[in-house]
Amino acid sequence: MKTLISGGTVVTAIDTVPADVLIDGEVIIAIGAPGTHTWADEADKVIDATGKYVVPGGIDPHTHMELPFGGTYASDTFETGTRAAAFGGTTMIIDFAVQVKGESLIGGFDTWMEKAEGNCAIDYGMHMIAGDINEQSLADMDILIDRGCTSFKLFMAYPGVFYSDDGDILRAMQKAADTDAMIMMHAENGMAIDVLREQALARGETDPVHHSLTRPASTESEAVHRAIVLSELAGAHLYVVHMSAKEALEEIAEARDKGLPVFAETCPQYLFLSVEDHVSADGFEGAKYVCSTPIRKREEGHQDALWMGLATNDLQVVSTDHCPFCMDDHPILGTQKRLGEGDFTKIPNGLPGVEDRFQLIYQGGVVEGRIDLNRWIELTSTAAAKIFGMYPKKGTIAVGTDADIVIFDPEAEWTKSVAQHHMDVDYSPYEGKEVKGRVDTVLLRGNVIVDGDEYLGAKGDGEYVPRARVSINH
Ligand code: DUC
Ligand code: ZN
Ligand code: ZN
Repeated sequence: MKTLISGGTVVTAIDTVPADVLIDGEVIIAIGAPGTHTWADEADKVIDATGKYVVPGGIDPHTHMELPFGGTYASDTFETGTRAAAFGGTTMIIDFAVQVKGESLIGGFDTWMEKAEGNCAIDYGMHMIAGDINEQSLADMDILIDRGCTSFKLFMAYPGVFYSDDGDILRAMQKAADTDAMIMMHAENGMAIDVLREQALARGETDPVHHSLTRPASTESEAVHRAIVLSELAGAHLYVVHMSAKEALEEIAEARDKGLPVFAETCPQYLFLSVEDHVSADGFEGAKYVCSTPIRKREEGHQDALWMGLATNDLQVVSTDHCPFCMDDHPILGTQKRLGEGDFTKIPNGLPGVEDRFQLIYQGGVVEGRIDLNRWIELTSTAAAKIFGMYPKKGTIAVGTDADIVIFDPEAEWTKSVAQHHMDVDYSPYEGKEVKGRVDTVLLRGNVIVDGDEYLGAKGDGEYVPRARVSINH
């Protein structure tokens, strides 16, 4: 089956060129100047992309479908979450398998692979959350690397749950250095945060805003600094997830300027939401915006610093940390965010975003003049493919690569709302936001899975993508 996408402007991390794209089966077989070929004669299907951008499918390297958290589960399953991702122009996610204390790394990986297999609308990879570092876990890392899971996430936060101490972190980093794996870090000083939370509750400060206020920027920047020092000691690659504080970003910039193989991401919630406008909303509304790292104060300048970091490559990736919980009862999962009414420490942490990310970065970045078209694609697709070992199969439009393609209408104007999204969550953090630019058509390995408002794919279209060891230093 041959498909021709004609008349559009192909945008990659490097080029912006008017070009036609010919797909045979699952891969791109030719890219040519419009009017210089007769591909329409041989194509089974022609998609007219006149006036549109033809871009690589988005890659979101940080999602938590069905994650057990705080006595409930993230409300999107692999099925609902990946279908929503497709509507938002994302054709691959990397989710996180979880090893809980007392269980094996391999067991956790197998459990998550079973949850995902046959259920995903788009392609997927797995990182591994190592929640119990011991001799066996370190040995099991070799087995997972052979299965294409080449990145391991550690937590400096959540004592008693996912938390690793500095000794365990160093051991895991040494193993990663020996095996060319990537260490991903949730960098917050969880021990200090626990003290601040306890003290806030003792003062009767129970509202959602105190979630943000008890995780000050210094608890993030101190942890980022420590993670960098430990990774340098071990000689490991480090990728810091969901950066939200400008002081933490300064630590990343300094490390990169020294030439260390340190990478970092931020997420749309840190670029668009604030304590002033969202977390401190009346009543319990602020619970919608409770996540960790926290949403911070706009007046402190974090948002501007993060956008600047994205423009200057101090930050390389925009992911989502998609981890939705309903505000009210979910039909199957019951009460979610409201578990924390009267005690902010019991609010499940996380926000939806997997469907929003690709367009939001176009909006805040390209439409609002902070980055150019090519950087938009680099931040939302290409850089993740390179950092996490799946480039050029994923992350670009080139001959021989997977035909994961989004046709994007740069002129469409619309308003974001829970009524319009496909994620299984009963609110949108971006409710009422007016935006420009919309995903029109989505192809996954040559198959049209989204056409306007219509879903044409099927559960199980998505395949597991084994990933290579880390081979990028900057
Ligand atoms: N942060 C969140 O907000 N949710 C899930 C896990 C995490 O680290
Ligand atoms: Zn995290
Ligand atoms: Zn996360």
